[in-house]
Amino acid sequence: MRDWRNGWFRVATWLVAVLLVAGCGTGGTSDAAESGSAAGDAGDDTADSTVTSERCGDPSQLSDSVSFYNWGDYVDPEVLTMFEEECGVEVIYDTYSSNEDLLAKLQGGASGYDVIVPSDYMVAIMIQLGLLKELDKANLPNLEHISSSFLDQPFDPGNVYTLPYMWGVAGIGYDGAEMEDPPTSLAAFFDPVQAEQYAGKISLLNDSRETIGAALKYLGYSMNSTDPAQLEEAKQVILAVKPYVLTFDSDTYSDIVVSGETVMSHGWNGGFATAIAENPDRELGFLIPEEGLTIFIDNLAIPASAPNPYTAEVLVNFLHEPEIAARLSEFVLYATPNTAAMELLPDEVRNNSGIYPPEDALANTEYLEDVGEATALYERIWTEIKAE
Ligand code: N2P
Repeated sequence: MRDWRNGWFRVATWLVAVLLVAGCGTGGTSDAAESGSAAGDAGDDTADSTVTSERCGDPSQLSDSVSFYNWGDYVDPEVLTMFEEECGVEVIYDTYSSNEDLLAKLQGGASGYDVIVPSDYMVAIMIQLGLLKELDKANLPNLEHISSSFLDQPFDPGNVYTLPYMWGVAGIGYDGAEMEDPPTSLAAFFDPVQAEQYAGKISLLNDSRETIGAALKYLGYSMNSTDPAQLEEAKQVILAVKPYVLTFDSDTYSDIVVSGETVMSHGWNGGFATAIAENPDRELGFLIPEEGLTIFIDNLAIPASAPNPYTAEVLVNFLHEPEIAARLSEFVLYATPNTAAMELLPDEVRNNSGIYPPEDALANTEYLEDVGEATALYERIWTEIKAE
């Protein structure tokens, strides 16, 4: 289907050779669906009789449309078109850039969303705030395909509210042609002497927990620290290198390495895997720094306020059809928790250590957790960092 895939296979061998290099091109923002999705009623009118597949649940209960609010570059738009055509349900698709933006939307009273994709720690926060609807497992038979390693996590024991969508890691993406040596440590971002070498050519995630967390990790602290003194130190670390930071960005962090605007960017593995695959002639790389950084599980959930909860469950289940989940992983180049889907993946994807990092590479990684009352402190520090 997409041209970059062929390119990806051509460079598969090269990719394997590079330490933890995510091997795939990015490019084509997979958000074509954003503009492609038609607007429509989010009412609970039943869908018309275009249901052509058993994967659509009970046609009499389907709504005309379903609204899917997801991270950017995190779906294959063709999968949404397939759902629309198979089930006769229009998918209204929109994207966000951080868990905090998603939470703010829901807390601000946005009530049109049917399916959302919060990360681990944000699931815990949303459950506590009563923002999520309990799932009816009878509508989610594809749960059986999900690896037990990703179920029953501390943020949602028993998966009462969520099913895992994708998992991944944060790390450093870089252009090896522009650096004497590829970075290995978070010092590349946070030691002012090192960062100055690439002044104006560094980006950090526009994400309070990820970026303050990265500075905490650099200092040898937990990314879940709630200690005000440690958080203050982390703030000072970020402020000291802020003059060398081109931008805080969570949407185009890999594109700007490709374009040469940055030499080194903080971001998530799938974005860099895509960039690498789409630019096989470049010396692009990705690694998890030696100090470690985040590992995450992003999850499919249904807001308590969802107008079309039944159709939302049908869509969630559809996304975990093995063939569909495989297609999604192959397109976004993040790792699927669906074991049946993994079996369908080309070896080049499944064995790519940038997309499916091996256990030993994850040794120092940490899941972000709900930090409770310290959340307000993180947000205050983040605002101060951005403002200065
Ligand atoms: C995809 C964003 C990945 C989400 N562009 C990180 N939790």
